[in-house]
Amino acid sequence: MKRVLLLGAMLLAGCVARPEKLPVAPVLRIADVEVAQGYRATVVAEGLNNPSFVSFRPGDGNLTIVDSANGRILLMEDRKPKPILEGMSTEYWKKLEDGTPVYKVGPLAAVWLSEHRIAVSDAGLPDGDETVQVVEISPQGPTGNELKLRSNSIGPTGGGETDKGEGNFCGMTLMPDGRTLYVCSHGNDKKTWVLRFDLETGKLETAFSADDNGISVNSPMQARPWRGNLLVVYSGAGSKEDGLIVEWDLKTGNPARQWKLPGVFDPMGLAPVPGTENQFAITDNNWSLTGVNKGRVLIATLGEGENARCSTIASGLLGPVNCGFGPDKRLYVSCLGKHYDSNEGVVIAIEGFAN
Ligand SMILES: [Ca+2]
Ligand SMILES: [Ca+2]
Repeated sequence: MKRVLLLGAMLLAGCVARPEKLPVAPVLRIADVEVAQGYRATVVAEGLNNPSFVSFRPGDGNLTIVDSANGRILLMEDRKPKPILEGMSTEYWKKLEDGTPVYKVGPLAAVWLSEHRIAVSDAGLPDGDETVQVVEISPQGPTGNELKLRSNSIGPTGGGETDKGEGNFCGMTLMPDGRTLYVCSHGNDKKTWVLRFDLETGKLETAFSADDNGISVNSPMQARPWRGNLLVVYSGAGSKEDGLIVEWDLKTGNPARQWKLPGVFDPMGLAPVPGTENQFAITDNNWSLTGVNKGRVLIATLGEGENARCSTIASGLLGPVNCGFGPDKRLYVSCLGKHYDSNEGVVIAIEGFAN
C-alpha cells in the first residue's frame, strides 16, 4: 500500500474530466487515506451530512449526491454543489441508550431516469409511509420541480409488533428495461425485502425475501443488474463480518448464487468495475451507531467458489457508504466524515482503474 494524504476542498467537482486534465487542487488535508499502488484519491465534494448515494446525470455525466440528512439532492456543476431537489422530510433513525436521537436520514437514494427526471426515495418518513417519487427537475431550481409519480407505501408484512412496514429505502437501481426499479428496504427483519417499483403503473411491491429463501443476513444495501439477474449486497449486523452478495434469478425469484465476503464487515456500496464481467467495487463501512469507524474500498471478484476474492484498494476512509463509477471511470465514494449528523461528509474520487 502506498500511503498518500487525501487532499480536498473546492476541486474536481465537475468529475467528468479525464484524470490527466484534472486541475491542481488547493490543499486541505482532511484525512489520511491509504491507496494501493497505482490508485489516487481526491476529494470532489464536502460539507455533506450523511451522504448516502451517488449517481450521474445522463448526458453531461455530472455527479449527483444524496445529501441525506440535509433533505436534498445536489448536482455538481462547475465544481460547485447545486441543490436540485430540497426540503425533503428527515427523521432520526435510532436512539442511543440515553435516549438521544441519532443518525438523521432524509432521501437515501436517487437514480436518474432521463436528463431531467429522477427517482428518489423519501426515506425521511417513518417505516410504512415511505414511497419512491419521480420528480421532473426544473432548470429554474427546486421550486420549479414537478412531482410526476409517487408509489404506494408498503405496510407490515407479518413481522409481528416490531414490524411497522417497509422503510429506509436505499440502494435503488434502474433495470435495463428502463421501466423497473429495484429498491433495497429495511423494515421487516423476518423477511428482509428487496422491493420492485414499476415506473409505468406506479406500483411498489415486495419482490425478494432473503429470509424466505433461508438467508438470515439482513440489511440489503445496494442492488445492481447483472447478467440478466439482480445482484444485491447485504451488510448484515453492524461491525460483524457477515456481509453477503446474492444473485437473484429474475425468472424464478430464487437465489441463483451467493458469495460470502471474507474479512468484510459491513458492505454498503456495490458498483460494477467498467470493462470487467465479474468484478465489483465495494465499500466496507464498518458501521457503528456510537461513532464513525474507518472503512475501506475493495474489489470483489465473483467466481465459482462460495467466497468472493477480495482485494483492498483504499483504506482509512471515514465511514464509506455508497459508491459508483462515473463516466470518467473514476470510482466516487460517499463518506460520512469524522462525525455523522454533521456537515463533515465528503465524496472522494478514486482513479487508477485499468479499464
Ligand atoms: Ca424512514
Ligand atoms: Ca455486518
